[in-house]
Amino acid sequence: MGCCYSKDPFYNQEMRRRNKEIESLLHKQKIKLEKETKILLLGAGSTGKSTFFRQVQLLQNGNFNQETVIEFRQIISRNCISLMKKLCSLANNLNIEIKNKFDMKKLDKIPNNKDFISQEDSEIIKNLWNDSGIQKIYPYAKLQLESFESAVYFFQNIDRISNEYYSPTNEDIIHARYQTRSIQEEEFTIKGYHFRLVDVGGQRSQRRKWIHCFEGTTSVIFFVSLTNCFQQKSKEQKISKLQESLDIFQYLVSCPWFERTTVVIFFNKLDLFKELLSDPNNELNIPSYQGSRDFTEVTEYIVSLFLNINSSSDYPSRDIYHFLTCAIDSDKISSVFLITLHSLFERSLEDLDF
Ligand SMILES: Nc1nc2c(ncn2[C@@H]2O[C@H](COP(=O)(O)OP(=O)(O)OP(=O)(O)O)[C@@H](O)[C@H]2O)c(=O)[nH]1
Ligand SMILES: [Mg+2]
Repeated sequence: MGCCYSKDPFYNQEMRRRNKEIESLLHKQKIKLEKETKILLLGAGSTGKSTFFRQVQLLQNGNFNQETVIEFRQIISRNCISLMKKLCSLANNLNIEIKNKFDMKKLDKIPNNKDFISQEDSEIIKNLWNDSGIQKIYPYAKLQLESFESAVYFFQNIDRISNEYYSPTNEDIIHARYQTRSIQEEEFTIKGYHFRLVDVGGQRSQRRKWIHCFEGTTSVIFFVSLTNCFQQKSKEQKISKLQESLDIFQYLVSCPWFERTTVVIFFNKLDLFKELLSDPNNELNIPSYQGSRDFTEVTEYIVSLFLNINSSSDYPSRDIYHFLTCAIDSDKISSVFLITLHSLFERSLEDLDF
């Protein structure tokens, strides 16, 4: 203690007054932050925003509530049916023959909005999953079917899912695909940090709703799917998926609403990216990239594309962080999110001008 205080009583009094003032300011700012921290999840469709939102729900509560579990039983059943139908139609587009015509016809007759998978449905899906034609399209499906990983996961678990007493596990719910069409908002308190998380739909038709959530945003977590680095543009698309992400990012960082907003970029689907990169048949499709297939070189280049957009925007001095993430991995994504929260809150406190 002694070494901190001077022998001058006026100096000590002044120090104590200043300390009290700082503590009170910090306290006020903390309350303000806790009330107002709004984290907005943005990014193109199928980049992992809602998967992350569910992971945060899980991080706070340890489990999903009964209402969510019931809702996801229906979503997962529909996922199984629609994903197998998509695989069959992809085989058809690629002129790859599915041998099992019998089960294909039966699959066609199952309504897309069926709320449960019967034993009979399960047999149809299993038979098709093992069809040599469907197996041949795996490498294409990995690239072209946005939820291929979810399909693999669900088809491997189809016996459990088709049980009449099936109740989705946390892992099942994390793997489910449900395209967001409304704005989902929830308040959380994690490790003492209180914040509001807002999830929106990223498909083109959903993006015009975004502007309604911009006001009062303290931080944006922007999602990029690393798998987009391999996807070629289809006939109906004018630009590649990665370019689409870059364009959306460009719009956001130039948006006056976000002049003082901290931006965190999650380069997501790292697991799939690594798998695709390891197969030399998967061509990289990254604007102006001339480098090798070395993991670090490729990822650093992708990161630089986004950081450069921010640096040349009208607001280059905003705080910006980035992480390589895998939103289906609960442990890893929780650690990344805790680091993110720490950076967001502590940084805001540092901004206080004493
Ligand atoms: N393998 C893998 N799959 C992921 C990862 N993140 C998300 N997914 C899957 O990708 C699909 C799309 O994820 P969503 O979270 O629904 O994507 P979104 O950004 O909310 O999509 P929209 O609501 O359409 O904007 C789902 O099937 C997820 O299970 C990841 O890191 N790795
Ligand atoms: Mg979503």
